[in-house]
Amino acid sequence: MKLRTISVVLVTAGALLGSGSATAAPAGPDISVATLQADLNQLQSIATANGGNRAHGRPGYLASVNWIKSKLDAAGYTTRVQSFTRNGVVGYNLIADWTTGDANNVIMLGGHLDSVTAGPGINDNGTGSVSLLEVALAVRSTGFRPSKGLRFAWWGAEELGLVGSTYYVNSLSTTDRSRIRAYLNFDMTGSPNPGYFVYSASGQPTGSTELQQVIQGYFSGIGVPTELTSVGGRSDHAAFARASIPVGGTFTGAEGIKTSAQAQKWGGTAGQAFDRCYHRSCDTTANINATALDRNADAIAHAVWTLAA
Ligand code: DPN
Ligand code: ZN
Repeated sequence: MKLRTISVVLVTAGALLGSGSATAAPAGPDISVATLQADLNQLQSIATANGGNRAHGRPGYLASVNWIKSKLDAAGYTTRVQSFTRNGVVGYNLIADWTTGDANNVIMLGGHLDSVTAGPGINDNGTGSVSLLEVALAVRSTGFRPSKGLRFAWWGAEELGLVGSTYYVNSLSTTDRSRIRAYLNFDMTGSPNPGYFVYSASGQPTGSTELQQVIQGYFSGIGVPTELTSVGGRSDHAAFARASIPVGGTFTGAEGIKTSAQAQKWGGTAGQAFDRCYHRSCDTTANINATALDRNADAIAHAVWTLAA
């Protein structure tokens, strides 16, 4: 009863704020979850056709790069494939710059495109990869004209120890590094038993708090509670943070176990991993929560439209 009273109050407040509210309304477009799912099907097909994975040094990885690159090229992005070598095999980062905006003030977003060898890597990290792709394509399709520069990255060999993103940051000149004003990372955004985690700015470079707040703002605007998480050195933002670039991101959980408090606020199953197929062969298109995938893609769009405007 008490909960019902509270929700009525919230709905009323939302109606009073109306669509013009700066705090409640998403700044960016709604990314279609059906399109994201079709993209994940494509990554699954690529894995299936290439021995079941999209791992560093395996043909499914380069096929993934080429597929994303062709979509970006068709939308007018300036793309670049950066090669590096790890374990005696060549790996690739895919970097895409939007054509307009201030090249001296760049908002950068990325996620890793490689899977582990055990499986197709659809939640880890097909989800972040296709969400970044569709946000990038929405920049073109909506006619958004960001005043800041906008750069998207798909990293290679994250699963071997953040290799591609570290190579990229280390290869930047001091000047090019200083042009990157923010880096947002998206790694596992559709976990089947999802949590809604936002990268904590605590202990991160100055400026990370704004990124944290922009992402929190999206979720509070749609009425979804979030928790802060310290991803630490577990994903590709780490090299950027070491270079004193503000970092942020979202995450829906990996091998960690959902508590009963978390199941109460987010739904799903307490006592089970956020992703029971983490780094396993069952990380397929069946291993996705569509609502989490959808919300996190819309959060990325909100962040781009807010930070690069
Ligand atoms: N870096 C992820 C992986 O590829 O194994 C797992 C992970 C992502 C862990 C984000 C924490 C946060
Ligand atoms: Zn990952």
